[in-house]
Amino acid sequence: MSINFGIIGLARSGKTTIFNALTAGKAETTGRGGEITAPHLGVARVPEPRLRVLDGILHPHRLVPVEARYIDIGASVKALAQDKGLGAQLLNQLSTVDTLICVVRAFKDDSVPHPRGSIDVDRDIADLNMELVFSDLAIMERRLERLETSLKGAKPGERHTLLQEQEILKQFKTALENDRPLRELTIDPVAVRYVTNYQFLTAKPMLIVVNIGEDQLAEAEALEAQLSRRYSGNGLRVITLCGRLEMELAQLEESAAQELRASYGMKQSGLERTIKASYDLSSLITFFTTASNEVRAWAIRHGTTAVKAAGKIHSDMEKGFIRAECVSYDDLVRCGSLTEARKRGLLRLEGKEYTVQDGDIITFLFNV
Ligand SMILES: Nc1nc2c(ncn2[C@@H]2O[C@H](COP(=O)(O)OP(=O)(O)O)[C@@H](O)[C@H]2O)c(=O)[nH]1
Ligand SMILES: [Mg+2]
Repeated sequence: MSINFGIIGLARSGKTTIFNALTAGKAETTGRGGEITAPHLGVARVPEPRLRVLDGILHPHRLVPVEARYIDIGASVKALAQDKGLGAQLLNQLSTVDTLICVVRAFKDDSVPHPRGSIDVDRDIADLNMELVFSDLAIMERRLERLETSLKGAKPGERHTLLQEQEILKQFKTALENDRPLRELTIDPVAVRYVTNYQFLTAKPMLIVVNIGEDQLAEAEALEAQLSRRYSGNGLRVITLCGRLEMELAQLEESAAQELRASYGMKQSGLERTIKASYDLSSLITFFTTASNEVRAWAIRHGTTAVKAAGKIHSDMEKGFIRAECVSYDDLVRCGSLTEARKRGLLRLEGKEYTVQDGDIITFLFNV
């Protein structure tokens, strides 16, 4: 399975640099400044150290991590929203991602001009928010216009749902007009459908990545703590990342990268830190399956039931769900094998409503 990320930010904030850091990519980082061109696409494996341990216990032919897919949209969201051609297509593509990564520049470098002439993290975050709001409002207004037309010709039976949608979209519109992203609203279950249908950008979880310079590494943690007080909450997190250094590290052999990272006092890679933050942001947990000689990692939301987790793998598994055979990661590691876990009664049979726990190793039994 894959988790999809869209990288956005102002011109020359370091979007492509961070894209390269996360995907070990080599895309050109010229930061030319916002014309609408083809985006960069890249993939990374979601780091999951438990897969290695499971390899030693279950000896599969293959380990399959979750994939993180990244799209680096070069142009501003506002430019995309105003464009009818490629811009509109890119905006569509962006609207399908699971999480937005907003790159905000904090590094100082006179040879790289900032589009607004100065470094100001809070101003840039506000600017990006405005762009997302702008784009969502445009979608909202078009939909509301079409609703008006549909209502004129609607049969009595259709009026109710159309009016309901109109009412909900008008509420959303009011929030956006007050610069409030939709992710901040408490949205009732009836309205959730419309958020999902239209894939509003301000409704998506957002990770702000503040791109710092090497000279700011010493203060990175303090800066992150300080920013977190202002930018955290429902679907919002902030981390600091030294984009250019991370990009260089991503090109090295793992052992050399680790050594260098340690010399800077950094414990985790940029990829590990952004993935961890995005898992927190969307309350994601990991479960594992073992079938066809593969051990696979899957990401699901905390609180997902066994039957819904099965549906992540295949809709047939959800429809024909019978039982989940389940062992916790810690129990399996303690037992050293599935046979031993079974002998000790630690291989549980769980029903549809079982809440999957982080680290569960699950075999789904189902009818087709
Ligand atoms: N000094 C410094 N320059 C950086 C850093 N991150 C990015 N840059 C430079 O800023 C310019 C724009 O970066 P790029 O990733 O292309 O920005 P984008 O327009 O947002 O994709 C490039 O010349 C990068 O080398 C950094 O941490 N420090
Ligand atoms: Mg770029």
